[in-house]
Amino acid sequence: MLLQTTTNTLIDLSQKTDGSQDRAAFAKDVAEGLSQRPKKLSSRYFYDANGSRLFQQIMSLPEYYLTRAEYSLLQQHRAAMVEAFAAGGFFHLVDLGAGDAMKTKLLLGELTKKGKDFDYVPLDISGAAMRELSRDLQQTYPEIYVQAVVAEYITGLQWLGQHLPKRKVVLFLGSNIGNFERQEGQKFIRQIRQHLQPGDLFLLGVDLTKDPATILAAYNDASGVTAAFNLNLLERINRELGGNFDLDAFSHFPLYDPQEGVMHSFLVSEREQEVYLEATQARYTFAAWEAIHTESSHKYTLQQATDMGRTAGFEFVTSYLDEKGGFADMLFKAV
Ligand code: AVI
Repeated sequence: MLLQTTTNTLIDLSQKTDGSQDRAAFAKDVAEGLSQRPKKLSSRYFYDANGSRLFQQIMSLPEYYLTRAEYSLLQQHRAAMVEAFAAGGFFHLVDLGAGDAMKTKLLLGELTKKGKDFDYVPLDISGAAMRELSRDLQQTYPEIYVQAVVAEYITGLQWLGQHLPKRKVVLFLGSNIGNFERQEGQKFIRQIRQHLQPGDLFLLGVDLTKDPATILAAYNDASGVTAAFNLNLLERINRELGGNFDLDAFSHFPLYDPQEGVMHSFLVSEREQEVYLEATQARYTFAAWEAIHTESSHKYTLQQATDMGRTAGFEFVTSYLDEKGGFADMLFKAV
């Protein structure tokens, strides 16, 4: 489906259903996760409207350094980045999981100021976010041609491979790679590479290993926003799948493993209890203090991140770090 906005384009590749397929897939994942030992739920279900709003709040928490660090490194290195991107002439700037493009706008501003020849292709599963971004950029940067794509990552990548003929620079910012398990992250970067041509560029945002106390605090903020974000998953199950989770009987428990470099988030059942889901017509039992694993946020060393890019078929170009050396945007070139 192709819709024209004023001059920009919106390509909607999302599966249009009445929602029943999404609900069935959600119910199946939840039933499987709650029947497993140990129990788990996928963090991909965090982001309903309320979860997305809570994540916006997380990004401005004093403890959650990630967003500020990446924003500041982009401010500091944008001129160098833009020169590296534009060295081969015209390019498509592809932004995977663009959202409101808060950070990418720093690059868009710099590219425009320097008169570089490019178009912008934000890709996100949220149609509302892509429509809003397209409108917003039409106002702020009318000179930039925006082709917003509404799609899951893999569908979107296939579309890019088939429809964008010119050189590509792909951004995957915000430490989103951290929410993939290591092997899955490696696989995903290989998939990105498979949809690119030799010479195309890839900029990957990674949160680096650092003082474990700093990392733990980022996922255990004093004001309890991260706890609400985690618990919202149970609220969503109650609302969308007819669950009867008692939110007061579960608590947020974050745990950083400094040897593995991974932040784990759990929801812990504070008592023995049983939960019923209308969607599956089944009951799930919890022992006192039994935990559900809800999210992994992997941290990388510069070497690990470099190796991940190389293994996927990229050559390492350079890394741009924030002034504290805690966050990196790593630039790779497809070979
Ligand atoms: C989206 N993602 C990179 C965030 C992270 O840091 O893993 C999600 C998040 N979870 C808790 N706080 C933020």
